[in-house]
Amino acid sequence: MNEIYNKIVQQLQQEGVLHVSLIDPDPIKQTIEDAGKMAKIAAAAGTDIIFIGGSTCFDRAYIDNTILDIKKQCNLPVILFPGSISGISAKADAALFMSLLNSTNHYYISGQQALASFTMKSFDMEPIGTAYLIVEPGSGAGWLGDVKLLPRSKPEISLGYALAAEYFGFKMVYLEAGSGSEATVPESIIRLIKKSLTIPIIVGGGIRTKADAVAIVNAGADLIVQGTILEEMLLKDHGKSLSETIAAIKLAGKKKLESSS
Ligand code: 1GP
Repeated sequence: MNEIYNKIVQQLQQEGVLHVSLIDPDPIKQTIEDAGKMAKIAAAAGTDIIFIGGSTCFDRAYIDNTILDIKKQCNLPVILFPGSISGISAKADAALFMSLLNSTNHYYISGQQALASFTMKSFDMEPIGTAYLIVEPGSGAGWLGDVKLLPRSKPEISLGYALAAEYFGFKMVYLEAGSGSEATVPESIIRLIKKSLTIPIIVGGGIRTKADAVAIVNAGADLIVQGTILEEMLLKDHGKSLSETIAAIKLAGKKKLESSS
């Protein structure tokens, strides 16, 4: 039941960082065929994992078919990053089983998870318990999740939530600035959390350039997630800029491993 999570941990020990391509299975954003095409180019560019999710996924058949097409186009692990119960598909390899710890609404902390657990069980899906923490500006995820946004200027508040996540037994922490945000999670927050946590840290939201990605890895991110920029990186230049970004973060990951050994 921990197959995908164990693979992530093992790959982190070897490479120091993983790149995740987030594809939103939303017919308004792209067709099923384009999602498959994006995954194929992302895999060729060196991405390690495909996350499937978004705030507006509601049609399970569309999600299923998107994943099936992605799986035809590449051999990467496909992990659900569900915005709600309707984002769970039996076609994926595992799911981030997330609790939005800094929500003010218990529905997003444990309510929808209790309901989703039946579906997870019936699909025999690997759950990867993940604490989801949303940092200012938070974008749509912050608004939709009734979040008390973590302040950018007070990293110690984020640290408190991240430590609580590890003590609760979550397997990973996801620091989110919000999809398409004008600012990424600040390096000061990532750096402070990395000093105290032993579980992997995922960072996403607003990561556009190679320089952003490298800075976030150098600050301590173990997995970095790119979504909004992918379409531009993949369909416009056929993955050239994505492969440059991934090569740069893998180099940063290697240096991180060397300096810690
Ligand atoms: C969103 O963290 C992800 O949940 C990715 O964000 O779309 O800004 O890359 P972007």
